Formats: sequence, C-alpha cells, structure tokens
Amino acid sequence: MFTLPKLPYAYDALEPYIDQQTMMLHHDKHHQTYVNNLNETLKDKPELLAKNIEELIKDLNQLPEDIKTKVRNNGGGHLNHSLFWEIMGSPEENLPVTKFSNLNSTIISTFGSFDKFKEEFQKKALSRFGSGWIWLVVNNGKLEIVDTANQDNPISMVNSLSSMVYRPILCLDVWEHAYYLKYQNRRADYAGVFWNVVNWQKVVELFEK
Ligand code: MN3
Repeated sequence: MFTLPKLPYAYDALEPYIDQQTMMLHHDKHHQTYVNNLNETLKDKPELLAKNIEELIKDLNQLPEDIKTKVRNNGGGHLNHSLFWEIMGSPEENLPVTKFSNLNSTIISTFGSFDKFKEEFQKKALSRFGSGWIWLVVNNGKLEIVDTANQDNPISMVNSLSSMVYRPILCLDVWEHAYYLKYQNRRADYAGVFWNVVNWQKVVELFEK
C-alpha cells in the first residue's frame, strides 16, 4: 500500500509565501486523495502495490489499459507531491543557491544567470494552460526546464528514439488548488514567491545523486 508521507515541516513553515490553510488542504486532502485512489485502483494487484512509486510511474506504458489512466493521474499525483514537499522549506532556514557551487555554476552555464533561469521557469509556469507542473530536470547531466499537464511526471516522458531520461530535482505545482486561497487567479505572484521557499540543500542532493 502507498502511504501519505509526513510533511517535513509544520503547515505554517512556508508562511507568508504559502499559507497554512493551503498547505493543510493540499497535503492532508489533495495528496491523501491521490494516495487513496491509487491504492483503490491497485487493490487487486499486489505485484504493482509492491513497487515503489517511481518504478510504477516510469513503467506506465507497461500497465494494463484498464488501470493506466488512473495510475497515471493518481500515482503521478502521489509522486509529484512527494517531491514538491521535499524541495520546499522554511524561508528562514533555506540557504541561497550560491551556497552550492556545483549546482549554482551549472545553472549559470545552462541558463546564463540565476535570474534568467528563474525567468524561464516563470515563463513556463505562466504559459502552462490549465493544471500541471513545472520542473527542473537533469537529462544526461544537463539541466532543462520542462512542463507537464495534469499529474504527469517527467520520468514517464521517455523518448524511445533517444536515451533521454528526465530526472526531476525541482518542481512547482501550478494547479489552482496550490495557490488559489491566497493568490486567487494570480499564478504569476505565486510562481514569483516560490523561490523564497525552495530548499536548495535538498535540490542539490537530488542533483548530485
Ligand atoms: Mn497539488
């Protein structure tokens, strides 16, 4: 059975950028629902319940047709939110990316500067139509910004013609439930303050894996 991971900080830890009520609903209700629906979908498939969530989502195309969409949406929801909680942290405790020279210099050499990286990420957040996610991924040692619809995760985006393998190290949920209580329709404001709550220490751990 899949289980809801505990939030690695208090519900109000991301204030004032992401409010306590949003975090409670987002983690305890939305994420829990993805977990419940995933377990329900796989209840007669112990061999799939025994997999870890990355394996399950990576091998989405090998799943039986009758459960594929449900696993894609709910398993994706579980995997995406599990990473999202991890890569955020209290703004008072987060260290700036410049403390991590390896990732910092890779961001600068890839995007030109940290500001240009944020600009490109922000642009993706605003151009994503409807619900979805924005990601910083490692692809064969290189950094890329990609976006996905709904609860799709970049690890499922494997191109059989290339050796492309996307490994997400940072993500932003741009579903309205992630920001509507505090920011209403102002997705740009939410995407702009996101940088205050990024736990670069965690992002670096994933980058260097
Ligand atoms: Mn969400």
